[in-house]
Amino acid sequence: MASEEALDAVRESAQSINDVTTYARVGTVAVITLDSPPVNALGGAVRQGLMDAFAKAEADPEAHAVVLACAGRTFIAGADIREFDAPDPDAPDLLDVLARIDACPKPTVAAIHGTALGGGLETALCCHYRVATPSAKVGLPEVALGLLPGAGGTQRLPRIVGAQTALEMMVLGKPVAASRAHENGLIDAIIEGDLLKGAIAFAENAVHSGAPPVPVREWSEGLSLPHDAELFARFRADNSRAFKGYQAPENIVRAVEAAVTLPFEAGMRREAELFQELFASRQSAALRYLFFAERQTARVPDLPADTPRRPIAQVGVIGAGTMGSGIAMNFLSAGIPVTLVEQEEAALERSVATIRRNYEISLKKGKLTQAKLDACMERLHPSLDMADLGEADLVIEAVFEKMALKQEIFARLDGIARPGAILATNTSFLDVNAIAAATSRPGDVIGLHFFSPANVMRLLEVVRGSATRPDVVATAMSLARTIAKIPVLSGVCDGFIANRMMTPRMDAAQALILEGPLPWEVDKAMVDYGFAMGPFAMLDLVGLDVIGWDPATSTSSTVTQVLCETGRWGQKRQAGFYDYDETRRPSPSPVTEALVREFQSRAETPPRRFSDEEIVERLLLPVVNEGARILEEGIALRASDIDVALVMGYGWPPATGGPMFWADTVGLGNVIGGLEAIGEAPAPLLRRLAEADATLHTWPEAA
Ligand code: 3H9
Repeated sequence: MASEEALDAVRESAQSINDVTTYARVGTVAVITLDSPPVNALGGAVRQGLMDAFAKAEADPEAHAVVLACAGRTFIAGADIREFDAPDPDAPDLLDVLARIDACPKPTVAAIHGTALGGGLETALCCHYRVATPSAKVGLPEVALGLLPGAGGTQRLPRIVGAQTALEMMVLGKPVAASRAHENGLIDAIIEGDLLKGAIAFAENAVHSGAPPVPVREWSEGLSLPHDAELFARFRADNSRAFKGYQAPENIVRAVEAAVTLPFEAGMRREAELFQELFASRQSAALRYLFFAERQTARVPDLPADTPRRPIAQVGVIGAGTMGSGIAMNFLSAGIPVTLVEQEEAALERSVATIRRNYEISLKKGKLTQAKLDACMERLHPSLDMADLGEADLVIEAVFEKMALKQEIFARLDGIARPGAILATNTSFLDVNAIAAATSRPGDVIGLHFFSPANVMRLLEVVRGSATRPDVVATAMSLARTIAKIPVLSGVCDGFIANRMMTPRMDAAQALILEGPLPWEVDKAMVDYGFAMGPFAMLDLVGLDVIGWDPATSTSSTVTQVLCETGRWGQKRQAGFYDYDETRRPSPSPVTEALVREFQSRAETPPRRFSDEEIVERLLLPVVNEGARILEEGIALRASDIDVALVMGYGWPPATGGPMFWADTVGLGNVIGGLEAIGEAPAPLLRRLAEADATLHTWPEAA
């Protein structure tokens, strides 16, 4: 058993293998430690370090076993995704490194803390044993990057846990807790207390037991678990949602089929083919792009990292409607007390009941414990008096979208909130500067635009007014992370980034049906592109009467106006663009079709057929054009922020990377040509970038 002193010796006397790898020996156990912040990803230096350190351990006559551990916050979190598009030509290939570890004749133990993910878990699977802290998680999440575990994971994991569990872990991509992994044999021991000490003791025991260690590649336990010929077909059918529109899940299933039916080496070859196919796909490129894009949004060039943050220990929310209730839940769940203010007692009670009901649903689904539910509800302080907001560090207003009402509330709040409190509006399109002007402290006012349902959607648009102070912006960006949101910084304009971007898509859809396609043909093309719902089904869901229709001024001059005038307001009337049955299942409406055909017959050009690609392009081009204007006006910091906003806020299909990613992949010259062909003037930024042979993603560095 390693003593504390011996462990200290490991930490102090370790020899350096390279910048990120050390080698030490504690008695008869070699300890290889990786230290490559932030997450010990398997970049070139780590791969080289592993190769050399395992060679050293093998050659060390005093070392009878090897422990692989990591410094910092986590075990290896995977292959280095940054290197995918620029591999280090001087470092050994990951598969060669893992083959070396796999072939080590001495017992090897991976000591896991934090998260062993992707290539990280695949490295651990090349060790004979895996031990972990109770809080560790392990998983193969490559599917989220449009990939499969390509370093032997698809072949080794099923050999331990069986095909069914391996499929679940890889296709759904969710990391599992150490306790669960211990139950299914993936983790050999949970180490309470010092992980390294426990791992060394485990390695010593393995040596003393005298049993020769068996590499996972030779295991048959998992493969002998009952699985029938139907397993794979059943898995595909049961998880059809995970498969829809994505290539990686199908390739993962095929790789596991190979694990079950082929010898190990042949299975590895099959895995490599299936991995390469995905790696070369546009889908994986898009998902990898989004991985970094999501992490990029919090970086604001003119806010130095040391910009002070204001402490947020108490939050106030004004308005207990659906939005206000959802907003409050974010803070309650993050452990921050909320005072929720509403004028009407009945509305306040309804909101408290809704919040409790939402938590109870999570409880039933096993996502929340009763204790956590009780703690969340205890943090909620309903109130009928705005004066109760005097102690709040942040107050978020979430009332109706009426400027006069918001200004009145902010003027009152100005007299109530303590000095230094952040005053936020959840407006989705009103002028944040005009709202700020109603107070004596516009520097403390900011927009925090949540998306509905506010407790679920991950986007938070942080709207910076012209007077908003830097520390207020920095606090809001950090706070987003506390409440598990992705912040996207927006300047002030009508609709900010996400809503403003979606308007041209809707307008383009309505214009397109005058040229030939019927609403359901447009919807089908967009659903096939990856959207959960097409624009016309979406309009029916929202209600045609609430998107700017006014019976007093309606002149039967658009299809939507006529539908509204004839009472076809959408799902709620069981009639809109579509007809709906009692279960709200849509079917194409002959009434709408006749109406659309009539409008088409009045158009200058005769209607024609459009391919799905043409329909998609017609709806995307104006969106990209708007995005370019948003960049040019300085509303968004970067093109990738726009993509993140649409993917997170509007369900834009992640596998497409978002409209700006799409534009760069088809080429800005083609985008300009497409816009001109439909009579839309391309934004000057598009021309400038195209002339410089640059892309939207190089803005603002380029052009
Ligand atoms: C793979 O392994 C393929 C193999 O099967 C086969 C190959 C042949 N690479 O998320 P965070 C950076 S595919 C490079 O904010 P957290 C990240 O960009 C990989 N960089 O922290 C960020 O940088 P910055 C399979 C990475 O605590 C910083 O680390 N693995 C990688 O919220 C902190 O990240 C995965 O898919 C990486 N692999 O979460 C795991 N991972 O500070 C992906 C992170 O400059 N990673 N970075 O913005 C994660 O899920 C989370 O990062 C993790 C930490 C849970 C680890």
